[in-house]
Amino acid sequence: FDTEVTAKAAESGANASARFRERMETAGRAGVVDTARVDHLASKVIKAINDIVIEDQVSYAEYNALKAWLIKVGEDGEWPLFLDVWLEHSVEEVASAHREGSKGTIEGPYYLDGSPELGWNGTIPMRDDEPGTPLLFSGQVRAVDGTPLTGAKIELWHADDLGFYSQFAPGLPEWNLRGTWIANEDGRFEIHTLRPAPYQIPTDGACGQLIAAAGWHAWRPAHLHFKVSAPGYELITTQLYFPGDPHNDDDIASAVKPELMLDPRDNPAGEGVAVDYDFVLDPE
Ligand code: MBD
Ligand code: FE
Repeated sequence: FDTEVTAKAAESGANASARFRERMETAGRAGVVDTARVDHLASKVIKAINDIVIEDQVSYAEYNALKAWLIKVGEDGEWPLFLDVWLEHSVEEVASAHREGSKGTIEGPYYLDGSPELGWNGTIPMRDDEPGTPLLFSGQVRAVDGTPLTGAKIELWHADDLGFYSQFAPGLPEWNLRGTWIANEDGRFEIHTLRPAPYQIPTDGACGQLIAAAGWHAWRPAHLHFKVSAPGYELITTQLYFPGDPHNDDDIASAVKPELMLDPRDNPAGEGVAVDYDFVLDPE
């Protein structure tokens, strides 16, 4: 795995920025916010920062350090990473407060649509020598009223054992550890993948520089990312976690919730671990 070990933050950052730009282009006017709202929000953000400068007596040295760092965030393509790690959790909280079905959490910077379809019970694309413990992840997709959602789409993406996402870090097969399952006539699915490893956000770019300068850590607990959807229902974007991970309580991205904890057990029918988890969708 020589190539991916040498992956640079700026490379993943540039890819994440480019993918985001493409998605916003296909979304058309979805990214446009009206003038009154921009006036309201931008004025509040600017005032909040000015208040901090006065309250905390910010110096020119600190102001210039901030300026240099903001320039570097852009150069490294790390705006998607910065925003998804330190801001998206609040946006997600606002967006999903009304939901009665399964809890969601942030998407993060590394989702791609169009991953390979693997039926209701296929194996995720991986290399012949892909390191990791086999994980059988099975469950059902239902509506809040209990109706099984036949044909629901379950998209999964996760990092490899070294913490790299395909199409963002170099040297990985295109759809490595990314797949789409379609729930069967009972709304059920069976996903064959690997148990993910704890994950560090890139440390050699601007976000890593901030983390080091502030004396923080760069870890996220091991996680599986999902999008679950069915026509007529609200799409759920979520992540699921494993008990006992040292970073469940101090995720750098603040994206862990108690409802998102899995309960894996030794797989009685084969190698590795098995876990059940159901997704419950709200009607649109
Ligand atoms: C990730 O893999 C991730 O899930 C988040 C939220 C931020 C950075 C990297
Ligand atoms: Fe992730």
